[in-house]
Amino acid sequence: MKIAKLIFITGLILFIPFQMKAEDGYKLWLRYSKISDKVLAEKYSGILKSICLTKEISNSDVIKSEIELAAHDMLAHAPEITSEITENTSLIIGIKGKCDLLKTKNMEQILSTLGDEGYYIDQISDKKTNYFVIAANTPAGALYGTFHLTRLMQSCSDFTELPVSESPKIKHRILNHWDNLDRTVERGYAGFSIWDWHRLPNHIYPRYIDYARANASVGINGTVLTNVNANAFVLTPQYIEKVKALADVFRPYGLKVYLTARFSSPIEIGGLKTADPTVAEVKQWWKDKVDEIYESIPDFGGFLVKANSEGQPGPQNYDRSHAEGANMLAEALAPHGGIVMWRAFVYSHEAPDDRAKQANNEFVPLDGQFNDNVMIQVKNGAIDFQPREPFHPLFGSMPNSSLALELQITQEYLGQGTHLAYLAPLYKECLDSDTYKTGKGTTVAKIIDGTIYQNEHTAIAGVSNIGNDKNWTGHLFGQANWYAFGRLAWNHNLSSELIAEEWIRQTFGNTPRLVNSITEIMLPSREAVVNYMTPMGLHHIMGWDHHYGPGPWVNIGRPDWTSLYYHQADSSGIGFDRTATGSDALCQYAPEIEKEYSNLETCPEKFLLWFHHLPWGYTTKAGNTLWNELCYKYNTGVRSAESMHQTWLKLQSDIDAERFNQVADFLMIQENEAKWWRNACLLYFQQFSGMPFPEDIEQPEGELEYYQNLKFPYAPGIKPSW
Ligand code: BDP
Repeated sequence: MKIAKLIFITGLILFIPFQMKAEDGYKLWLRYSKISDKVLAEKYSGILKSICLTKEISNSDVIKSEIELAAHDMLAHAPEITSEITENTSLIIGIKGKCDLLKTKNMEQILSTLGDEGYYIDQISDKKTNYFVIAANTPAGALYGTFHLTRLMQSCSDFTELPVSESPKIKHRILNHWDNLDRTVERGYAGFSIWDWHRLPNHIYPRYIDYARANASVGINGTVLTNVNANAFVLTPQYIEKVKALADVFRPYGLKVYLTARFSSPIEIGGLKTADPTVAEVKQWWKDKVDEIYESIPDFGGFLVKANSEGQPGPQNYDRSHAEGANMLAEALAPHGGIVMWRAFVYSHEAPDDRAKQANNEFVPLDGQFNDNVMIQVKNGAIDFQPREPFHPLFGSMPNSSLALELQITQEYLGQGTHLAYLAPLYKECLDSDTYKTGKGTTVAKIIDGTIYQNEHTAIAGVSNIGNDKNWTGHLFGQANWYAFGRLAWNHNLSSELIAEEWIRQTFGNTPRLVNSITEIMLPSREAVVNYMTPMGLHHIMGWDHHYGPGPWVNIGRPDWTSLYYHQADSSGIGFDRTATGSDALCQYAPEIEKEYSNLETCPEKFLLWFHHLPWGYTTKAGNTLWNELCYKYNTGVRSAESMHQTWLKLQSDIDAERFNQVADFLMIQENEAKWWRNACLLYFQQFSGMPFPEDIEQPEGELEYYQNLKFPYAPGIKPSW
C-alpha cells in the first residue's frame, strides 16, 4: 500500500511539470496563448478593457464567454462587460438597429452591404472618444466579428488591417460527417464519432460546444450529422429528440443541423410498401416527417441525399429521375426554408461508359428540372477525391441548377490518419479552375458562389475529418484542413499561404522560425503526396476497400473498382485515353479545355495520364522518357517527405513535447509509407515498361510480391457494408 502511494506521489512530482508544458491539441487554433510582447499585450488589454455588448444580441452569452476566455488566457485580463455604452467603453459589439452608435449614416451604409453574416471592425476616434467597434446585421455576424478580433490578437496583429469588412461569398458552408449511428465513422481516422447518440439528449458533452465554437471561428454555418450511406433510424422520433439537443447547443454559434435522408425511409420506418416519389402517400409521409422535424428544430437546415449510388436506394428504383426524387423532398422542406443537397456522385459498373463521364451523362439532361431549394452536390473531381483530379465537368454544365462543391477534408486517399497533407492547395486548384463554360473566367468558385448564374442558394461542403480523438483530427495537422476548409468556404480568394500562416500562428506561435519552418512543411505537402502516390495524372491505384497504401495491381473483377481500369498499363504504355480516340470524357468540358487537354503539347503534365495513354518512351517536357519522369516524380515525393520530417525535427525546442512527438512520429510513418508507395508502384509498373530505374534515384527496394501480399483487414474507416 505504502509503495503504491509512493509511486503515485513520485508520479505526480515527475509528471505534473511535464503535463503542464505539454498540449494535447484539444484547443485547436483557439489556444489563446499568452501574448508575451508587452506593448501588444497592453494594447490588446486596452481594446478589451470595457466592452459594451448590446444586450439585444441573442447570442451575447457565447460572445461574452469567448471574449472572457480569450482575454483571460492571452492577457490575464478580465474585461468589464456591460450592455450600455459608458465613458470607459473601449469596444462596442453591436448589431444594426439596436445600437445608436451604429445608426450613423456611414455605418448604416456599410452594414447594408454586408448581408446576414458579415461584420465590420474598425477603430473609431473622435474628439471625445476612442473605441473599437464590431458591427454586424445579425448575432451570427457579431460572433464572426468577435472571432476575427481574437484571431488578430492571437496572431499578434498590429491592427494595420483595419477597417475590416467581411461577408461570406457562399451561403451554406457545411461540414458533412460520414458518422454512423453506432459511432463508427466511414473514412474516419480520428477515432469514433463525436456524437454519442446513446447518451443524447440527456448528456451534452462540452466537446459539442467546443465543436460549435471551432466551426463558428472559421465561419462554418452548417453540419450534416450523419453518413451519406444513410440510416433511416435517425428520422425516428427517438433520434429527432437527440438531433434537437445538438441543434440547441449549436444555434447560438450560427450552426444549423442537417441530416442525411435515406430514400427508402418511408418503407423502413414508415411502414409503407413503396418509396416511389410520385405516390401520394410517400409524398405525404415525407411532408409529415419534415413537419415533425421542424416542430422540434425550427431552423433545421435540410437533407443531404446519396441516391442510386453504391447500393443506396433512390428514385431510379421506381424508374423515376433524380429530379423527381429531389423535388419530392424539396417540396416538403420548402415551406420551412430547408434545402436538399442531392449528390451527383453516381456511377455504375453496368453503365458502359467511363466512370468519369457518368455523372454528367445522368445529370446534364435534368438541368432546369430541379426545384429552387435543391442543390446538386458535386465532388471536386469526376472520380473520387483523388490526390489530384481535374475539376468535375459538371461545373458549368448545368446553368439552370444550383451546384454545390463537395471537398473531402478527411484524407481517405491522401495518407489517411498519418500523412501530413495540407489541403488548401488542392481546394484552391479546383476553385480557381477555369471551366470556360461562359467564356474565360468562369471559374468553379464563381459558379458555386452564384456569381455566374445568380443562384439564390450557394453551398460548399467538406467531408469532415473529426472524431473523438483528443486532438479532434487524429493527425494534428488535420486541424489545418478543417481550418482551411472553413476559411475558403468563407472567402475562396484567400491564398493557401495566408491560411497556413494564420493557422500556424494560432496553433503553434508567432516566431518567424515557427511560421517559416511550418509553412515550408505545409505548402508543398499535398504535392509531395501526389508525387509519391499518383503522379502525372495517375489515379485510383490504392489498396482495395480500405484504400490504404498502394494497390496498382488491384483487380477485383468490377472494372470501375479496379486499378487496372484506371492506369491501363501494358507494354505499350500507361494512362487512360479520355480524348476523342478513347472514352472522350473531354467532350464534357468546354471546347477551350477540350482542346488544351487533348493536345499533348498543351495538356498540363500533372494531368497527362488522366487524359492520355502514352508509350513508355514518350518524351516529357523535361526531355525524359515517360518512364524516367515517372520514376523521378515518385522519388521526388519520397525526398519531399524526408525533408518535411527533417524540417520538423529541428523544431523540437520550439514546440511542446506532446504535439511535437506526435507529429514527428507521424512524419516518420509518412516517410516510410512514401517509400512503400514508390517501391510498390515502380516495381509494379516496371513489369510493363521493361525499362531500368534511372541511376540517379534511390533504387526501389524489395520484391513486388511482398507488397502485393500485404493485407490490412483492420485498417480504420472502412465502409461498413456495400
Ligand atoms: C468514396 C468512399 C465511400 C463513400 C463514397 C461517397 O470510398 O466510402 O461512401 O465515396 O462519397 O470516396 O459516397
